[in-house]
Amino acid sequence: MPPSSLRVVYAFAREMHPKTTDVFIEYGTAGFRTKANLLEHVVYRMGLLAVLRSRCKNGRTIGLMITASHNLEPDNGVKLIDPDGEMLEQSWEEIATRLANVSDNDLESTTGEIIKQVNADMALKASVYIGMDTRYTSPRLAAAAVHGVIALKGTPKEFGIVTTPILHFCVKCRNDNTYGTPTEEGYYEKIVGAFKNIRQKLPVYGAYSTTLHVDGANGVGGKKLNIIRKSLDGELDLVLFNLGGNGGKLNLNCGADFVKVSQKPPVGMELTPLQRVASLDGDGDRLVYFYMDEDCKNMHLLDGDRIATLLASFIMDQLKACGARDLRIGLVQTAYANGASTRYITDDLKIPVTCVKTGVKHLHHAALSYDVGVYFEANGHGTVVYSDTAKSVIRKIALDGDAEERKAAELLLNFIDMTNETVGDAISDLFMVETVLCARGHDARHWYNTYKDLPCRQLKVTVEDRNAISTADAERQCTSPAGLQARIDELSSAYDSGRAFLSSAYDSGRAFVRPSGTEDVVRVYAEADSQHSADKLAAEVAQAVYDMAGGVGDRPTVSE
Ligand code: NG1
Ligand code: ZN
Repeated sequence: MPPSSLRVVYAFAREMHPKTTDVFIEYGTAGFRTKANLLEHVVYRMGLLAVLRSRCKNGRTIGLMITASHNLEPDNGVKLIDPDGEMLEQSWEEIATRLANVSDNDLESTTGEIIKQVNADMALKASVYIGMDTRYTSPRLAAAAVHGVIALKGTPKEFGIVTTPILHFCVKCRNDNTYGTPTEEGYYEKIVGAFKNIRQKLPVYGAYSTTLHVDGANGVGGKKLNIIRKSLDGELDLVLFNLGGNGGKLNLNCGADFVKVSQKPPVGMELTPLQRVASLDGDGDRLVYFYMDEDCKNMHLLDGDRIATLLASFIMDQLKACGARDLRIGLVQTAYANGASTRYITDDLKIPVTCVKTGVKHLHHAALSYDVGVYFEANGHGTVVYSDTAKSVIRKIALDGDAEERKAAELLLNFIDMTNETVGDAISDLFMVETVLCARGHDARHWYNTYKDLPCRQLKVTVEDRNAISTADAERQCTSPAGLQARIDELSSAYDSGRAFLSSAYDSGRAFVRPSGTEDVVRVYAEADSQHSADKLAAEVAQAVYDMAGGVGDRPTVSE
């Protein structure tokens, strides 16, 4: 494409998607995310960038998802998906930020400069898959993305309303047809098909019940489960709540993030004592479970750490049963993982744990270094990835092993098919959890009782510039502003950790702070031996952040 044809890039921008704000926006942990009315020009430009990315990847398909995940309805966002279904390569985040912030007048020349910088061959075809969540602002943004793709002569394909993981799956399938069929139906066939295959062979026994209540966060995940529900042939009885009707607002007092952070059950649900409940987030990539105790007063949360330990222990058992002892299984967490889960994984399950920075791309990357890598953020975002070696070893056992080994290997092969290996996926994760609980004859209480979580608390503090906070050691140490880490250490040492069983290094409470990549806040996390202490330590650390890192607005309080 000769440079003169880039003029259309400017013409489309000026006439249809002008930049109407000077507020600087950054490609963060999950792409761009802000108030929906500030995003149209950004999404148009991401349509342009997706075309360049596709050309740099030899015409392979790139994904573009419109969503603000667990944020409330007025927000929206956009993120790009790389050809293997993974998050956009980090080096392109800066390019995305540059393109999103340039003025309309400079857009044509900047686009030309980026084409040179990334060495995109403009003669190549380009393909972009576009999906969106259920927000009322999403269709308009999706149209802007389509215009961006067309402006650079790429081919857009719209998937309409899909969960984020469905789009990741389709992108992967389009570029690797051994993975599956790149359609929503192809996703159901593979993931739900594998679940049904396993469950038809598993007897329902013990304390496991096939009834599962689901909180759909009034978003897309619940709607997709409502489609799936009808094809489950009684293997799982889904009772769905918060599907977006009856005035229910997206993520408002419901959904995985609300349940995890507030440690309260969602509104809009019938709460039944001891009933297992799965709570999804707004775009269907996070999952947590919970149940209420006998008198429906206290909630017991089963978060991403619990899902990770459940899946890892089950997969490890199956690997042993099929004799694949040489395959290395490992678990990846972030600093938000409950200290008790890390202890359980390391000491009881004897599975190695890696701790990385927040953000799925970091977890995903670290998980790929194992033959079987289980990764989860405590908030319920995670999946399992299998190396090619692992898959071929298991396939071989399914053919050549003895009867018991073959049985375990076949179960594992279905388990792998049920997994959306591209990214954390609430629907795929839900089917995996249900499979493990059913195979073990367990109810939510058995699961909860495998270990005891340490009480914890998360808080947010608003500061003038959240990037004044920098961190090291997988975000567990704060390197600036000067003196803040020393203060956090001093505050933490006044509490007991409830983890004296680890070593004296873990005798105190634990707290850390980091700037959020998705909200304009500093996040504070604290853990101690009682809820009261965790709440108090979090509040004290939040206060230190407020005082030492330029707090603005209301002073931090314990209630979120
Ligand atoms: P930030 O806002 O950077 O903390 C949050 C989550 C991440 C990740 C992203 C993307 C927490 C503490 N943070 O990021 O883990 O899921 O959103 O959605 O849960
Ligand atoms: Zn999400």
